[in-house]
Formats: sequence, structure tokens, C-alpha cells
Amino acid sequence: MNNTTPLTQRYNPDVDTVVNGIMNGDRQMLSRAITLIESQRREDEQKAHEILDRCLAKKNEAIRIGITGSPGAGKSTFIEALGEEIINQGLRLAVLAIDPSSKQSRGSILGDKARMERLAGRKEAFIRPTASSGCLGGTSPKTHEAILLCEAAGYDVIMVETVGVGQSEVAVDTMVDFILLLMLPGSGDELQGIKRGIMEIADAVAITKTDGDQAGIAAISRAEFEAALRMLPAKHSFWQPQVFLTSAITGTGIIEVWQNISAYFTLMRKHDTLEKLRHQQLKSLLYTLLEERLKREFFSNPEVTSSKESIERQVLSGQLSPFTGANTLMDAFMRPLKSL
Ligand SMILES: Nc1nc2c(ncn2[C@@H]2O[C@H](COP(=O)(O)OP(=O)(O)OP(=O)(O)O)[C@@H](O)[C@H]2O)c(=O)[nH]1
Ligand SMILES: [Mg+2]
Repeated sequence: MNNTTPLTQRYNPDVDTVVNGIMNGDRQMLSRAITLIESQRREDEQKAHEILDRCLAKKNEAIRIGITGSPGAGKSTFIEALGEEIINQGLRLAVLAIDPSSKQSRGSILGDKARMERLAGRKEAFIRPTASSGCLGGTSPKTHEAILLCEAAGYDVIMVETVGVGQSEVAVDTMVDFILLLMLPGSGDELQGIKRGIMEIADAVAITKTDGDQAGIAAISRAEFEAALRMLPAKHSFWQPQVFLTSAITGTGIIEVWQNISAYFTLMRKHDTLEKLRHQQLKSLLYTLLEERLKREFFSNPEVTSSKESIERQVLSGQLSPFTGANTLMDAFMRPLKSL
């Protein structure tokens, strides 16, 4: 695909064109395929899955990193600084940035591209902001599918930015190999609350914005996080998560974080853990997709939709127990299948 391609074909290209484009590093085609994945339209979905099936045949293995942290923790700025370091080492980088504040992907595209301006200008980088479309923290099977497409496009490193709101990290944990948790200086007290769950899946913690007058408080936070990490069960027997003091503005700690990530992947390969992890990730995607599909089929089933309200009323009035109600709806769903 080049600039002489007719405009109509550029905007509604066929599966072959998209697949070839992705394989040949055409960022616009990759972006187009991700848009199809995100689409709610059945025909787009079908096309997206044809593209995915073809792309999966090409085995590429990228390093997948999840970057998570509270809103405003400095995730995008950190990715920009770390991303430049990665590109300078001769690697190609894809960033899937999930913007929970935006329901419209157009809005978030402008938002995050502006925040990762330097990276967006590099030809070795692909930045794709996606709207979370109501998913907690923004991760969904669609994010996982987008990762697979970036991998087919030959990116060496894929970063997924998610907002740490608890469950979203658990979802992202099923699709990335390494989770970097970003925390603001002075956020040690959050360890008592929901952040504990996030700590359990973190492979490294970076305290952000340690420039200016934050240095002292950052050092205290580091000690708090280190103590908390020591109390947690090990995710991998060969890996002890470390805490780094970083600043995306001065560049402090960025190289150290990258060295830590690289060391992790060297060990993962040595222990054959990466391949096992890939299998777990694919298994998780298979069942997540299946669950979503079943739910959708169930709730759009005419037998279910016609009896749903009446069953709900009977449950609310105490005529039916929720269990019997659920069974009745399930029977309604299964009836046409049983008569086949
Ligand atoms: N002083 C200082 N400010 C920083 C640093 N990193 C980010 N910031 C500022 O913190 C604010 C938030 O940064 P972002 O990178 O957008 O944070 P984020 O976590 O991606 O935010 P959301 O995606 O909205 O959750 C911006 O105003 C940045 O300029 C840093 O290392 N030092
Ligand atoms: Mg951000």
C-alpha cells in the first residue's frame, strides 16, 4: 500500500490488503485492523477475525509490557522516555494506550498522541490510543487481539498503558509478560487499600516524578514498597520485583528500569517460562472470547428476550427463586438447541 493507492481502497481495504500491509510494516493498515477489532459491527468483526487468523500464522515474538498506575501517575510520559531508550537500542515499539476518560477513540487519539509527541514522530514507533469503551481500566479481549496484530507487524516491544483501578491489571496480566507499576511519591499509604492486589502482580515498581522537591518523600515510599513486596508471594521463583526511583523529566532511573526488564526476559527464556506464559495467555483469550460470545448469544436469543422480563418480575415478587429463574431462562435458551 502506498500513496498512489486509490483513496476508496485505502479506507475500506480488503483482507488481503490489510494483512499484507501489516506484514510489511504499514502502520496505517495496522491501525485500520485495530479499528476493525474495536468495531461493534458484525461484518467488521468477521473481517477483523479473518485478518487475525492470517496474522497469527506468522510467528513473531514481542516483549509485552503492561504499564499501570493511578490516573496522572505519569504513565504516558514514562512510556515516552522509556520508549525513546528502547528505540535508540534499535528496537521497534508499539504502544497501546488506553484512555478511560474518553468514550470516543477520536478524542483519546488526540489526547495521548499529544502526550507522546516525541515518540509519535518516530518511524520505529506505533502509538495507538484506544477508548476503553466502558471496560474497567480499558483492557478487554480486544486489547489482547490488538497485541497479537502488533506482534504480527514485527514490533519487538509492545507496551500497554492501563489505569490502575484494581481489576483491570488482573485482565492485563493475562495478556502481557511483565507488569510495571508506576506510583507517585508519597503513595505508600495506598498499600493498605486496593493497590495491594496490584502489587501482587507487579514485576517491578517505579516511583515516578522523583525530581524537584519530591526526592526525600520518594525515598521513604521506596522503602515502604520494598517492604510490602517482600511480604508478597513470589510470582516467579527466579524473580524478585525491585523498586526504582525515576523521573521522566530528568531521565533518572529510566535505563535502570529497562535493564531490569531485559534481565527479566533473559531469565524467562532461560527457564522456558516465556513459552509457558504464551500458552496461558492464549488459553485465557480463548475462554474470555468464548464467555463473551456465550453471553452475547444468550442475551440476544429471542426465547430469552421474550421471557426475560416476566421471569425477572416473578423473581422480584418472590414467586420464583433467582435459581429457578436462572434455570428457566437457561432452559428457554437451550430449547431450540435441544430440538435440533
Ligand atoms: N515533574 C514531573 N512531572 C511529570 C513526570 N512525568 C509526568 N509528569 C507530569 O504529570 C502529568 C501526568 O502525566 P501523564 O504522563 O499524562 O500521566 P498518566 O499516568 O499517563 O495519566 P493518565 O493517562 O491520564 O492516567 C503531566 O502533567 C506530566 O507532565 C516526571 O517525571 N516529573
Ligand atoms: Mg496516560
